[in-house]
Amino acid sequence: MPDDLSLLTPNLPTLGWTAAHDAWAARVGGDQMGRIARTSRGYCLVFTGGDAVLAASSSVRSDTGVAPSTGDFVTIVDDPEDGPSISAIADRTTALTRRAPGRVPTPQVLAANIDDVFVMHGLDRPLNMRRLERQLVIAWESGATPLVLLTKADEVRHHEEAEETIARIAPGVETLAISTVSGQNLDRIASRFSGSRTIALIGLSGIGKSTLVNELSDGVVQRTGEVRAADRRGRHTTVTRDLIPLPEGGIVVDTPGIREIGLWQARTGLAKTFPEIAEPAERCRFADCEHGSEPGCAVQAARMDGLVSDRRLTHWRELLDEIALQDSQLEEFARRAESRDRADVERRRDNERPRKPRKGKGRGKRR
Ligand SMILES: Nc1nc2c(ncn2[C@@H]2O[C@H](COP(=O)(O)OP(=O)(O)OP(=O)(O)O)[C@@H](O)[C@H]2O)c(=O)[nH]1
Ligand SMILES: [Mg+2]
Ligand SMILES: [Zn+2]
Repeated sequence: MPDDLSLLTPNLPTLGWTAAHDAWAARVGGDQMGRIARTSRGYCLVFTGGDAVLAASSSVRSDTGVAPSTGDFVTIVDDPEDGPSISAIADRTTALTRRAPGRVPTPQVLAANIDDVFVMHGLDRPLNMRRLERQLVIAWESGATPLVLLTKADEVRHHEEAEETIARIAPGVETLAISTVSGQNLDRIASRFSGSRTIALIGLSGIGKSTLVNELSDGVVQRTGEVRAADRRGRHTTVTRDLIPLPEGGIVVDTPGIREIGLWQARTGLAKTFPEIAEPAERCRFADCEHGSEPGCAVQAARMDGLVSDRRLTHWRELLDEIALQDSQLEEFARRAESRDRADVERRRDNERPRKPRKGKGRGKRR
């Protein structure tokens, strides 16, 4: 395997390009087509079947208004002066989306058209359930299927406890302990990849995402970095989101480690991550029940029956508040944009009307 993505030349069907994409590309037009392998600073590396193309991803030049992401199926136009740029993005089947860092609420798609999300945690550090729950919300919300991978199983003697904890908080989500050192369960991971099945890896820096990619691809494709001995923190080795076709079939998306991943409008993902709370919440007497001391609260009833833990209920509330706050921020921004537009129209109308002639001031100074 070449050590740089731009040297790979996977063919289009291997990348998941179908007859439906052909029909779409014929409809939208363009000089080339393909799947985005990497996005970085306004450019996308696109696998086209032949040589990979570096295309500008300016949303001004594309007619989509959507920022292209790793995993997108796209068309490219070649401009004789400006070079290639992304001209259209096919509708996504799934999208792993977070809230982009910053004050203004905007979504950022980490990976598009993925089938599974491997939510990865290192067994070399304590299991952080809040982080895991947050990642599961985002993974479920994407429309893909999450699976939890506990990495570095060779570093601990017992991982059953972590597995039991996850089974409790993530019912129905498959969990596997793996090790790239001992090879534990790598065959089971490899068997999930086939054809053009696309799987995204997410998790903290230093937990072994890129090491797993290298293991699956039979060679070094991704740079890896040692964790700091003192606190097990990773060094943020991977800095772009990379789509890597595997030699035995299947495609993996490696991502940079993210410490605190922000939710983006994730009510569906929240309900899927907290089914024991979301289901009774539908049955509360009042539609706007806050699940406190209201009469007829099915969530509190479930809690009394020992089906809902206080910790989970608190975290569910926090995540729900985060989503609700975002909703109101979005409304506020929309309102402000609307009044700005209205002011613009008024100013323009005003500018079109003639001004009365100026008099006095300055005229006498003319030479
Ligand atoms: N003991 C052990 N170490 C591992 C295993 N997998 C990865 N490592 C080590 O963990 C360190 C970090 O691995 P990376 O693959 O760079 O981690 P990453 O998740 O890609 O990190 P970022 O790119 O920074 O997000 C490296 O020193 C790896 O050798 C494993 O199964 N067992
Ligand atoms: Mg990495
Ligand atoms: Zn209630």
